[in-house]
Amino acid sequence: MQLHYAEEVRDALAEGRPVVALESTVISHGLPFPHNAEIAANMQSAIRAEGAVPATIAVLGGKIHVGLSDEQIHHLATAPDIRKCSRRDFSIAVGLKQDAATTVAGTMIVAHQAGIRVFATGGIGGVHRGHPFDVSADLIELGRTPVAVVCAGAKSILDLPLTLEVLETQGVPVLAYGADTFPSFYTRESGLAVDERIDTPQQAADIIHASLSLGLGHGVLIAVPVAPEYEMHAAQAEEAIQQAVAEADAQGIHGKDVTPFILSRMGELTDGQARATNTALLQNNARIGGQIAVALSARDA
Ligand code: PSU
Ligand code: MN
Repeated sequence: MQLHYAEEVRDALAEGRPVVALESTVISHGLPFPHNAEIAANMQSAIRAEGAVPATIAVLGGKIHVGLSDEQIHHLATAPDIRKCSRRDFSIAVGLKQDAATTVAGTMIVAHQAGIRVFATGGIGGVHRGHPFDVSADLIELGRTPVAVVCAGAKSILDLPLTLEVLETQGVPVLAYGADTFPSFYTRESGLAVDERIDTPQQAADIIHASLSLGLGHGVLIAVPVAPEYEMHAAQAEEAIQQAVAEADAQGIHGKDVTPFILSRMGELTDGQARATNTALLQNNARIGGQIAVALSARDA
């Protein structure tokens, strides 16, 4: 896979300094402009503040980029025709020289090729409620690509018990960071068990290091609950989710359009509260991803 590196990212990787990958679907399909461009910049700053280098990943004109300029991020944040890129989409986007924003699955593939071991985002895809065969490519990628993904769990727009079952089948260790249960994105708890609770970046680094030395080839999922002051009321979140899911079904939205549709309806139905929660957890995950990447690099030294 031929990659085009931002200079800062290339230097950091060559010198063994910590790097954190960031996805671009959250910019193109996850949040409206200008929130998407702002949060992309804030996530990069949060990673730098921890002493790591951010590497946002996307396909531009068919070239796979690791580390983007502000102009490139602005383009992804505003252009109407960006392809959403998971594993199956790379050949099309590269072959036809398209612009494409990488999902969790797509970002993991590129991060691994680049030698980046830690990736921070908001939520992973999962198994859709009422559609047990709509299984996000993110879950399969976590089973086959050795990158640690720091997220706030999965949105309860998904079927969380089934999502965790698929992760188990795929052989993915699921860790809750500073919590006892799997977080459900808008709220801190789902009541669902994880494989282990961890409380420090060092513990995360120890597990990532072990998984890489064991060579089992799978990723690691590190789920960080949103800070209590930004958590949504569970009943408010649930009501909006049920309405958004019902509308998606009624309008015949399917495939890769389901998640962007529901995300945007959640913002509208909750008067922006869902967006405020989303913004807070994205920045927090970038910060913790930075800390984990620093701990992992220190372990190499
Ligand atoms: N969940 C979010 N925000 C997002 C996504 C998921 O809270 O932006 C995006 C991520 O890029 C994720 C993708 O990888 O949606 C999953 O899409 P699908 O369900 O089509 O696999
Ligand atoms: Mn899907």
